[in-house]
Amino acid sequence: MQRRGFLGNSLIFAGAALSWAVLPPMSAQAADRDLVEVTLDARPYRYPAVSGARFTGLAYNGRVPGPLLRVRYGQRFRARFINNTGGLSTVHWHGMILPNDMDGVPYVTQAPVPDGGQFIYTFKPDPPGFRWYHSHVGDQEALGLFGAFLVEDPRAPRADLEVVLILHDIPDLRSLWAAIAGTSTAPMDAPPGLSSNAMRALPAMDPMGGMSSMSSPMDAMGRAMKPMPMGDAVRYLSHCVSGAAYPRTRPLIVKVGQTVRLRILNASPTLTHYVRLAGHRLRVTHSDGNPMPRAVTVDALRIGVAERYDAWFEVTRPGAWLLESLMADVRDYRQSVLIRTADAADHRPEMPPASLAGAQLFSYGLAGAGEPMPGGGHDPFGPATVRKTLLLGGGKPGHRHWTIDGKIWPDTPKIDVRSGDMVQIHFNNPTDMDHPMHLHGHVFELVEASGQRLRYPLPKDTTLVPAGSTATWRFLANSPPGRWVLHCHNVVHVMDGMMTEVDYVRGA
Ligand SMILES: [Cu+2]
Repeated sequence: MQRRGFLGNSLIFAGAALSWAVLPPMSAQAADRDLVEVTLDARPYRYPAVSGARFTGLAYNGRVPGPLLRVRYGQRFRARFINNTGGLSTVHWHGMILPNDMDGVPYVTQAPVPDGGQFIYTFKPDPPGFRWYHSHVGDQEALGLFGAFLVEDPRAPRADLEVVLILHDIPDLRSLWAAIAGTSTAPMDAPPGLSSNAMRALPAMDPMGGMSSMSSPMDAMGRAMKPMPMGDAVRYLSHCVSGAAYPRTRPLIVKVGQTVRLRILNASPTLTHYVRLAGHRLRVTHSDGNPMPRAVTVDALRIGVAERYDAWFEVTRPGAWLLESLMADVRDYRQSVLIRTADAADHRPEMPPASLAGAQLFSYGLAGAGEPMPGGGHDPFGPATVRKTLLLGGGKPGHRHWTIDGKIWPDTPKIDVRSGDMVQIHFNNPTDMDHPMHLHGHVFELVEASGQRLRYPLPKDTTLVPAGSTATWRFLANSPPGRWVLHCHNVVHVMDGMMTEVDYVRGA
């Protein structure tokens, strides 16, 4: 007889007051089931006061983020999706390799679910690691339709304390829609104190709309001054960690001697986040849930939209420390969590430096031991049967198009592959914004970043392609056949056309 069971209260973490989730070891009962079943009911939702914003958006099961889904690797998963959003909707299982018709892309892998309708998603979650789920329709993800999904490998080492943190930002909707229309005047958000090298990612626009070769100016405090207003920047009402804005985020209580693993997801509609924990360095072991060839220890994490990192630290002394996402406005500390020992309730928390100047920042080049590309004109990455260069473009002020090879979805050029192909995709981004590019249904290797060959390629499903820079992916085409979309995960950019497909075609 087949054992099956719904996720009980021990597996779904309820309530806005829980601003993050600590994961107890999976119970033997939960781990022993063949099938994990959930219901996801999407409907309008008024955000609670702890979010720091007055905002009506959408939620799965009456909470933002949606329920934390958790399975043991090898279990089957079945979700009954009920759409009460008032419009069309679907659920995408980000980072999962699954049958194409379960991938949740409207008009590509399924007909969108009508309002009042239902859809059953069923698959065997793969590969193990930190995945997530979200709506793939319009701006619904930015309104709150997202949540974390952990596929746990029982053989993988556990920390003493396992914590899921979801960084997300509540948009000013008029500003979001203006950005999609290409008419926003909101300022771009830049992190404070990045080196001029990193700041090349944020060049200023000249008034004629062309690229300026100047790096961004710094003010007297060494903070980057805000670049010229962009056509598609979004203004935010609040910056949250798992539903709450500091100081309403619940403190994480740790013990001296504990090893803590933070699984951090950036579910922001558009913002790259820079995360730093006062008094500690972070040991990064997984990129987008996948084990990296080697761990790296850094002062601060850079997390692009839709990326995930597993970051570990040890508690070596009593105290209280803030984990923060650093904002351009250094007074804006709302995206923070207090981490402290039980006896430090009265301590004034140690703050991380308000600037990233001098910090060792996680970058692909650092994690992958980037080195200069070999000369001589031969390809340094080995043979490939499919090679494609994608030119990222668009974003001119007053226009509403973000393009691939000069075209917008659905007219973008598609990448045809056959099962067994070794595929190499090179991105060239001469635009003035970073693009967090995401491929569905695959884990690829990032083999080149910003002109550096990575000696240790990073296994990922999403990578930032920085402004004025490049990235190269390689993967073996061995996913289930179908149409796998490849798009920018910035909600404004994907809604303005920056999407294409990797299509499995038959025959020789
Ligand atoms: Cu983009």
